[in-house]
Amino acid sequence: MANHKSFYITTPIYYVNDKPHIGHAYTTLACDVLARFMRADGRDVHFLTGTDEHGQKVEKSAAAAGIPAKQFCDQVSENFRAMNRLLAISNDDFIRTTEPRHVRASQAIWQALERAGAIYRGSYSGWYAVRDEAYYAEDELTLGPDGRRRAPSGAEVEWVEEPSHFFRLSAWQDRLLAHYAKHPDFILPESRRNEVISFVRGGLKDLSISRTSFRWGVPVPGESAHIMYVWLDALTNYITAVGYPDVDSELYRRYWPATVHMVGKDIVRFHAVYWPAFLMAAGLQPPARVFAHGWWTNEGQKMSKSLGNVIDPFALVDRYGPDPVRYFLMRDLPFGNDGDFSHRAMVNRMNGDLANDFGNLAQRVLSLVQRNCAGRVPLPGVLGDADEAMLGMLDSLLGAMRHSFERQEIHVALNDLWRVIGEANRYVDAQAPWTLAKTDPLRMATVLYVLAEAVRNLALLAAPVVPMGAQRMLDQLAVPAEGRDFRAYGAAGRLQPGTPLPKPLGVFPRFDAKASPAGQAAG
Ligand code: ME8
Repeated sequence: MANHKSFYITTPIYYVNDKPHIGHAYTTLACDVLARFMRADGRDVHFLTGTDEHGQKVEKSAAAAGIPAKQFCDQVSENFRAMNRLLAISNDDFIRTTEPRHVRASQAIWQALERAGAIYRGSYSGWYAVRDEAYYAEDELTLGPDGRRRAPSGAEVEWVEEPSHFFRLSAWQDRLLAHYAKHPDFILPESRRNEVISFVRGGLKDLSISRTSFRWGVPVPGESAHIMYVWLDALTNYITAVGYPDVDSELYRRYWPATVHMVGKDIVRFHAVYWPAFLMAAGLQPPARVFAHGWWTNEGQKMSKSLGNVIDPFALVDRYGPDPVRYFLMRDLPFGNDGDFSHRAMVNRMNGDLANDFGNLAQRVLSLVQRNCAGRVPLPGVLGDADEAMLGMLDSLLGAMRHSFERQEIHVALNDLWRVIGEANRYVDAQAPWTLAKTDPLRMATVLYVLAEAVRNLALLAAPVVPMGAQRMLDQLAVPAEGRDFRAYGAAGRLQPGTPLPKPLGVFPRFDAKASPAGQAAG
């Protein structure tokens, strides 16, 4: 049983049919921010991401590229690892479903389901969308202007008729509903939870879990004419990575059940209905939470290959730098809602929140210290009310952010953080240390000490979202490596007066359209 100190977080494993896009970067980033926060907060974090490499969709893409499937997967999967490096993603493991450890785990869960009597043989006839790798009932489809049937996602469907194995999903309706009722936070946000509950209340049909019309996948144990349904294979990755089928292994005991499966709203049904049913049927515990976030559009339009408007995370980071992209995506919309990408909004956040609000605060404070305190952490005198109020706001900030991050309310946490950055800027203006430098050097030292502490604590809390910039701020405050997690937060890690500080450098550059790419200027 995973203990409360452990924090196992997963991204979906992405299809390797195409190169990564901003949506993939988004989900992975959200997990990274949460993982980094929890690590800094002393939790035992395991952060998993990876690629989904089996199934018809990938098989077809490989064929279209004229490359053997495995070689195609190797290439595209590498692009996802490159995206992770680009965005400074701190995953602990990267799983590929073509790895032997995963084939073994997928076959083992199949056998566990078989032993439990959850699988029977039959034949499937119905609609299938390769793009979604999903089955659809006739009444879910609409007829397009071209006379072709389409799934609710817009994907084309084809008629499939073949021998198949079925999972007795219909038997799980009541137990799933009971599980949702008993664990009100199992599916977040609330709107997604309601959607799943009404889907399950509508009745569940048994699910076809093997296919015979293509070969690229995990063979059903003992019946290699059948390939496991790619979603059963894919979902199993979350337990493969912690050692399944060895449920007594150190990893499994430490991290299963997962704390959060982070997914987009497109795949909530697979994660919140099928997956817990598979697990419970196999005698395993369901994850603690499935969080389904919203959908990004580009300047108001759905992103699609055919429209040619898919945002490439590589181009974006090239233009703005990794920290601004990370910050913008996490900050600009309530986490869970749909959002629209625009370069104007990106630049506003970058120049407003990062360069003006946070960057300037650090820059002002550090240059004042450099100039007026001989480049050393000043020695504070007696604290006044305004100083206590400033430090008090910082003290309560960690608890507030912790509360928000527990519920994946990333935007609330960042909002709180930037509110205190605003307060720190107001404190500088109100105290005017540049005037005190002439009139009252002792008072100036106190104000600058409080401000240096503010920058230190704010940088600690900002590190999960803007790791590069925050680390540079901590470097400039000469904070030692062991002072860079939340054990050093607040009074526990106060700056030592007299510590020599390096020459201050700008941390968050402004974006200047004429001089792009930005990012380079950082540092
Ligand atoms: O579904 N906005 O993989 P996938 C926000 N292999 N998020 C987006 C997005 C957008 N416009 N586009 C994609 C699969 N995403 C399966 C998952 S898990 C066991 C198997 C993100 O490559 C979002 O997280 O189609 C979505 O759920 C995921 O990419 C789909 O990735």
